[in-house]
Amino acid sequence: GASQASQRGAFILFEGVDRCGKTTQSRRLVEHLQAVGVDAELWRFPDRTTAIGRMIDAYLSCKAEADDAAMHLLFSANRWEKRAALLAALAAGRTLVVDRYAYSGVAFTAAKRLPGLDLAWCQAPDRGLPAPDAIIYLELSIEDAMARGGFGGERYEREELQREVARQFMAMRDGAWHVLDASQSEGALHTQVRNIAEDVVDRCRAGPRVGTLWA
Ligand code: Z5A
Repeated sequence: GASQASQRGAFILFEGVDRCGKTTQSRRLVEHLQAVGVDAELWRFPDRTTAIGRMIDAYLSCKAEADDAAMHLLFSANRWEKRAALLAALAAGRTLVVDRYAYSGVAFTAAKRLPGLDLAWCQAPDRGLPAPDAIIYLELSIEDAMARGGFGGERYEREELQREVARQFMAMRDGAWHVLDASQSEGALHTQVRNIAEDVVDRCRAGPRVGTLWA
């Protein structure tokens, strides 16, 4: 009926530096939401399964070299190609828990500090994408992140770059972000995440319009 149609899902985004626990927390949150009867699904960006995603995967795993600006646009295109499905899922009442999105896109490219690729340039291609209803930023020092096991072999897993990525995230943060201390135990963090998520799922049931970046 009409009331069903207005019950849209929530778009809950996790962001943070490498190793901050996004994957762990986003999985646990989806399991929790499903257990309490919320239709919820885990998404992650980059989505390495599409044609564009396979190019991104080759780049991240250092199997291919590419121009930094061109790569930035591919990461953004990888979000645009999922836009219709994302909006359709929300409209159908499905809550999406998303591991990285446009904020990572901006932070990682801006962290390279290349001439011309400043913050405004980095933000431009993602302008107009669906905006998350809640941003959960898992804050972890690079020291703590590194203590969780050495970096792997992917392109951006370097200490200096990760430090600059953290600075770029900080520059984008505003009062609406939920900044959580990611050095806490997994369980304590999950409790905080769950409270934030349940609030936003409730709020979205009333059917507010999905926002757009960069609001
Ligand atoms: N990228 C980009 O450049 N442009 C873009 O537009 C987008 C992304 C979207 C994708 O990496 C790369 O692409 C990424 C950004 C760039 N590059 N980097 N770096 P990815 O998403 O495939 O990988 P990741 O996000 O870096 O994931 P990760 O390394 O798996 O980190 P995580 O998901 O945040 O953490 P985790 O796997 O949940 O936990 C890491 C470890 O810590 C693990 O051993 C856990 O057991 C442990 N852990 C988790 N929580 C805790 C707590 N609370 N205490 C102690 N230990 C914990």
